[in-house]
Amino acid sequence: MSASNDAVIVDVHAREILDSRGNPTLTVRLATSHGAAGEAAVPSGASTGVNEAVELRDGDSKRYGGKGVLHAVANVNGPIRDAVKGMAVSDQRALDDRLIALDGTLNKSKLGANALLGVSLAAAHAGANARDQQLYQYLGGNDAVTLPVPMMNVINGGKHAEGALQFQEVMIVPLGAPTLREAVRYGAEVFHQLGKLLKKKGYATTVGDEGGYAPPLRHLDEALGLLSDAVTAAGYTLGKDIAFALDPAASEFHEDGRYLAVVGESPLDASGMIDLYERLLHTYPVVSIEDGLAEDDWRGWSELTARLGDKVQLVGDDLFVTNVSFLQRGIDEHVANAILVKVNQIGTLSETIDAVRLAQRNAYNAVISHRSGETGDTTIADIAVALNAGQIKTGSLSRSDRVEKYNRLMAIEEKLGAAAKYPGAGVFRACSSVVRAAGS
Ligand code: 2PG
Ligand code: MG
Repeated sequence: MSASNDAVIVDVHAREILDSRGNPTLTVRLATSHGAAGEAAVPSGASTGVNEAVELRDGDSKRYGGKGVLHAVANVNGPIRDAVKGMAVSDQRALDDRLIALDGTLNKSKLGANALLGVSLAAAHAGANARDQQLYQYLGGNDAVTLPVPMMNVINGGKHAEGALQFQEVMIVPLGAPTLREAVRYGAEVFHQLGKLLKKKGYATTVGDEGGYAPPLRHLDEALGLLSDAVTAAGYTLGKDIAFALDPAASEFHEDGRYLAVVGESPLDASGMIDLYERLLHTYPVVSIEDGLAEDDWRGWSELTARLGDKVQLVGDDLFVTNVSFLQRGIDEHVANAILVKVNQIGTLSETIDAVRLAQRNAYNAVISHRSGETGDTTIADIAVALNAGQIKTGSLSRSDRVEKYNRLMAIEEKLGAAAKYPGAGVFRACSSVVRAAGS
C-alpha cells in the first residue's frame, strides 16, 4: 500500500447552499491527512417515493419556507465529524457503516440522509484525490469502461412543470449513436428541433425543472407525435438512432386504485394503464417505462411485468427507492426488470453500490439517476461509469445543472480513449423489436 492509501479523515465541513430550484441543500468538504480533499453536493427530489430515506429539513417557517437544512449541516459539523475523524478515507464501506450506525434509524431520519450522503460522497472524492485518480477509476478500477446510454428528458410535466402534461417525463434515448459524445450531439439537435416545432405551433418554449420543454399538452400521444417529428427534422431515424423512454411517475396521479392519466378524462385502473402502454409500444419506439404504475400497486406491477416485461424495460423508481429490500421483493415476485438508482434515496454510496450489484446479479438493468433538484455536482456521471451501469438519466440538454453531467461523461469518455465502450441499443435487451430495428 502506498502512503497515500493510508490517508485518514482530518476534517469534515458542511455548508448550506441552493439547488437548481432555489431550495436549500448542503455541500460537504472532507479533508484528509495527506492534504487531499473532496467535495460533494446533495440533490433533492420533488416526486419522492414514500419509502425514501429521510431528507432532513429544518421546518422553520422563518427560513426558506421551512426548507432550510441547518440541522443537517450541524449534524455533519458535529456528531458525524467526530465519528469519522481518524478513519481511513479509502475504506468507504467502513465509513458508510459508521454513518448508518451513528444514525441508528431504518430511514436515516435522525441525522438525515442528506447529511449522511454529503459525507459519504465527499469521502469518495477525497479518496480518489488522495490516490490521484479519477473518481470513476477509483471506484471501478480498470473494469470501469462503459459509458451510459442517456435518457434525456426533453418534455417535462407532472410535478416538474405544473400545467403541463400529467406524465412527468418524456425522454429521448440516442441508442444508435456510436459514442457518448455523439449521443449528446444527437440529443441536443433533437432538443433544438423540438423547440422550433413548439414555437411554430404557438407553444411557449420555457423549460421545466429538468431543462425540458413544458408545453401544456394533455395527451401523451401529442408529446410523442411532436417528438417523432423533431427526431425526423433533426435528420435521425426513429427507432434506429433515437428511441423514447417515459417516466409517468404514476404514484403522483394514483388515487383509490385509479390513475388520472389525462386531466379531464375518466381515471383508469391498472389494467387500463397497461392497455395504454401496450398501445404506445405498438405506435412508438418506446424502450423504457419507469414508474408506469404506483409505488404501492404491487399487484398492478405484476400484471404490467407479465404483459410487457419481455417487450420493454420496466424501471422501478418510487417502487424500489434504491433499497435492496424492495428490489429483492421485486426480484422474488418477478416485478419490473430494472431499477432507477438515486444516491439520496438511500443515503450512502455503499448502499447505492449494493443496489446496483443486486440488480446486475439478477439480470435487472440499473439506471443511475439525478434528482429534479440538482446542483453542479457530477458524481453520478462517475458512478454510472464506475459500476458499468449502462444507463443514466440526467435531464435535458439545457441548464447547467443537467448538462454538467453530460459534459463530465464526455470528459470521461475522452480520458478512457480506446478503452471506452458505448453500449447503445444492447442495453435494452428486453426490447427485442427495438434492438432489432437498431441493428444490434
Ligand atoms: C424521477 C425524478 C428524477 P424527482 O421521478 O425519476 O427525474 O424526479 O427527483 O422529482 O423524484
Ligand atoms: Mg421517476
